[in-house]
Amino acid sequence: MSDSVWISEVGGGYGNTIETTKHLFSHKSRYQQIDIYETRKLGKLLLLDGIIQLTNYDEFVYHEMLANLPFYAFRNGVPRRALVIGGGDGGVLRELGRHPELETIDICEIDADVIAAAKEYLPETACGYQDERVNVYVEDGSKFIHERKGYYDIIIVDSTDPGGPGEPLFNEEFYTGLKGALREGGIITSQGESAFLLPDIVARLNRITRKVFKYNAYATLHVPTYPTGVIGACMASDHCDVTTPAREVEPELAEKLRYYNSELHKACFVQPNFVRELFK
Ligand code: SPD
Repeated sequence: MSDSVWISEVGGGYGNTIETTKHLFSHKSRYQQIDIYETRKLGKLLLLDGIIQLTNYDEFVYHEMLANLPFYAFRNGVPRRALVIGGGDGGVLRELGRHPELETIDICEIDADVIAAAKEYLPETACGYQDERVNVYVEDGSKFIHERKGYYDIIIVDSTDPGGPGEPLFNEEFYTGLKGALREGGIITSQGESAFLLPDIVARLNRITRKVFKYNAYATLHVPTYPTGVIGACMASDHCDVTTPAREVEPELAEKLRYYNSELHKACFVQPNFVRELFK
């Protein structure tokens, strides 16, 4: 007899279902419902308010790309100061931590309970917190950025979907604040949703970043764990086109990365016609 339970993220007339074998953690925090499962094939699964955030199976795609697209697109020397907004599981921190050039890696996560749960149940991503350059701020990212004017080289917004605590991270005011928190040459990258699943949000993010910044671009990443199997990374800068890397990946690091490479950095911004239409 099977002891498996199929867990679904459903929405927009569509769903993604993953076979789980054990419910490891369930907790209602001040902000959201946090669930962690052991799955049959994909390692551990993290959901926030029923929305799939990651599985061990393919989280490397999302985390490597969110960290490395801005890191290698940066042209004003090398990035020294990075900020992650959201991303309490630690996966983006882990990838940023691979870069010795970074002097400061700040994270601003609104929900301390996500950080605690990740540290207990998701050591594969939460290992990112072990880096001594990491400073943790349990605050609202949309307010935090106003305290750090002209400070960061790269800012990565690893948000949940709009609707929950991530809602303030999807409006023009927030992106104007992000721009203010960048120093010369700065680049932002944010979780950009799927153009198949949430075309209106993708179009909105593109509209906002095009209005607020001089350069903007949308990358597609392949993450089978997410409904529709893809998710976007929305990038913007006032200083440079972000679609080509300024530097090659260092050979030692290139051996460790499983998704990001310089060719993919250029290719992931090429969009099919229906996405180009969304951006008109
Ligand atoms: N629609 C799902 C978006 C999830 C993005 N956040 C992922 C968190 C991984 N660090």
